[in-house]
Amino acid sequence: MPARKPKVIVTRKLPDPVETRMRELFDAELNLSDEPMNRAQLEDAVGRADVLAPTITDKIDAALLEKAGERLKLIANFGAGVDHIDVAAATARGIAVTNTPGVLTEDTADLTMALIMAVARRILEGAQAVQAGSFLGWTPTWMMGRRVTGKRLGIIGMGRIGQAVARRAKAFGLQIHYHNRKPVSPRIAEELEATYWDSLDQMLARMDIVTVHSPHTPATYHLLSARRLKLLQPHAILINTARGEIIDEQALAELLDQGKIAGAGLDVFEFEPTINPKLLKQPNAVLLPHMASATIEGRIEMGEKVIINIRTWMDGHKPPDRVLPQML
Ligand code: 8YV
Repeated sequence: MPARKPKVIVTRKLPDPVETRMRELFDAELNLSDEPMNRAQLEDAVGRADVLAPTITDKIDAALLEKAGERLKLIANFGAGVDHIDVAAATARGIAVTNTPGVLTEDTADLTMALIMAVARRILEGAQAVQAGSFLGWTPTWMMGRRVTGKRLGIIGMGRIGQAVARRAKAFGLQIHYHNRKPVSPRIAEELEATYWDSLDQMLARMDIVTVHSPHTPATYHLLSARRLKLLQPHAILINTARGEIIDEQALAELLDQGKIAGAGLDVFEFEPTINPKLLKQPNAVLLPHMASATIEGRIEMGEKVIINIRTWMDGHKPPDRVLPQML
């Protein structure tokens, strides 16, 4: 380990145990106010730091990296997705990029199931009706949703999170279908009794529930385009806990508005934190503030991963969660 502690600039407020440990180990500059850094502050940070520890709310593009000082050798992202970082530009400048995969898988899968249940069973509408005082007693036909058991779930992206959703969904009695760049191993396919669809179009047209779990890359931008969204059946519901940019949000809002699909559960948005006003008006859209990984345990484990990545790099080893351009 170098004698000098590395200057680690953390762009947002992280859980207390993570910040405390960072102060012990590094010359860590924390952001106690939690105000997102503006461009000038980010430029200053990349100019001075050995390590930048950003989050999704920081745009680390090639122009910002032009301002990086000689010292900047690692961008240790707090989060799994790295679509806000120009990984190719960083790599070309000799700056390693790491992320925090694995530790948010189960929490994200839990919230995905919560959204499926919330939309299919109208949980938010029911809770709001009770709060508004409009529950006047049980009726045989009020608040009827759709049964989940026995339906078909189409999973787009069958990585760690997609598989964790599939395991839960199977226990709920859903039939598992998926679209992925390649099929999962025969062992996993058998365990999940999963059906692979090479053609996303074919799968979309046949599912009752569709859930998105791919990373956002140039190849997945608007993967659910206006054309593809129209393939969904009128009773279908669409869930997204991955990235807003994967769905054409305007086209989705219009489909919901016209009653052409039954509902949507969204934790992420194309122009986050701005949300399409049409979406906000849909009673059958359950909209959450990008909170799929927001558990105390998960956020501390994410911070621990950031620390491990920094320490390993300081010790001269390859950080365990290094992201390379060819992996995206
Ligand atoms: C994180 C996420 O909380 O990890 C991700 O990719 O989307 C979130 O759950 C966020 O990215 C923190 O930077």
